[in-house]
Amino acid sequence: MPPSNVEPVIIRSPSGRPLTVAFVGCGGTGRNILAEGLLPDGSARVAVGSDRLAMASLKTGKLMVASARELESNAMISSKSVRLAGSEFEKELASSLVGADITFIIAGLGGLSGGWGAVVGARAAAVSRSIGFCVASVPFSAEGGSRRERAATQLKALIQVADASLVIPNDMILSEAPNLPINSALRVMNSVLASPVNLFLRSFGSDDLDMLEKHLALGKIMAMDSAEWDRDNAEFAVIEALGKSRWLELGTRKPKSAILFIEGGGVHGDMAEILRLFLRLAGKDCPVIAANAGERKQGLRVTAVVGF
Ligand SMILES: Nc1nc2c(ncn2[C@@H]2O[C@H](COP(=O)(O)OP(=O)(O)OP(=O)(O)O)[C@@H](O)[C@H]2O)c(=O)[nH]1
Ligand SMILES: [Mg+2]
Repeated sequence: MPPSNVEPVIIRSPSGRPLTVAFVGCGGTGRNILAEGLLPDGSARVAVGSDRLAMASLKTGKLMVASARELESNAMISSKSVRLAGSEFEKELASSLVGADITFIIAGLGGLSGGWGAVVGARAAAVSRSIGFCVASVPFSAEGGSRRERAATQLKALIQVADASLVIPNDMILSEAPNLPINSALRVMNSVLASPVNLFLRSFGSDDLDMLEKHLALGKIMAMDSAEWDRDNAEFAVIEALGKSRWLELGTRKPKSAILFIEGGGVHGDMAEILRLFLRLAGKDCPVIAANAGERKQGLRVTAVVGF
């Protein structure tokens, strides 16, 4: 176990070569995100699901079809042996991921092939020895209890095998735009789910991987929110907003780790000051990485990915 009082780190630019990434898009959500061009080009892409017809419309990448039942039973194999493939399917999936520094597994939890496929994707990432980072949504409250219960069961299995699982509730979108029709809300969610991928790629390089892997191990269930401000005292305003976020709940629960992706930090805000203010929220012994995720035309934007 890494020490709990890791010094805060500021990363002003990525070290080493650019990260090599792979994507595993699971179920309907993962498939749509692969299809929408929200992810960077030039990386390995695999769609996992049971809907062969819908998957056939994908223009790039590998398609791996299995029934939801097969995916579920593969997902439920004991996680003790996770460095060994649990099935031929998992072995083949892992072989597509070999060479990736980090594999992003993307799914909407609560359905069948997506949520179970994500667990299999995370297992395959472990077999391929790449960092398995899962980005998963939780169904809208309105979708009902049984879907949300299944999402919770899938998440439990996921955290056994993924290096980290970033969980984003669909309700987040409706709380910001309550009248948005459901299809538009899902489309907005697609870009929210893809956003951490781009933040990681802009912020970290190959020489940052060891540190990143240790950092992710501190808090394997992660939550995310962002705040932006384009007037005076931007550092203070964004951190105050993150402190009030109902998705991070920093007022009532103590984080185990955090990554702050800072956009516009060069011109509109000071990274060291943002870090200092965030530590007042998170507790001064919380290990935090503050990373420069690029410039913006206007204002400061900070995305906090917080581990619990
Ligand atoms: N962001 C996003 N979320 C979606 C989309 N479609 C469904 N969802 C959400 O994700 C959950 C899982 O649905 P899918 O991603 O379709 O997963 P699946 O395993 O194919 O599920 P079923 O179609 O229900 O069998 C749903 O309960 C919705 O909350 C989508 O296109 N984009
Ligand atoms: Mg579906």
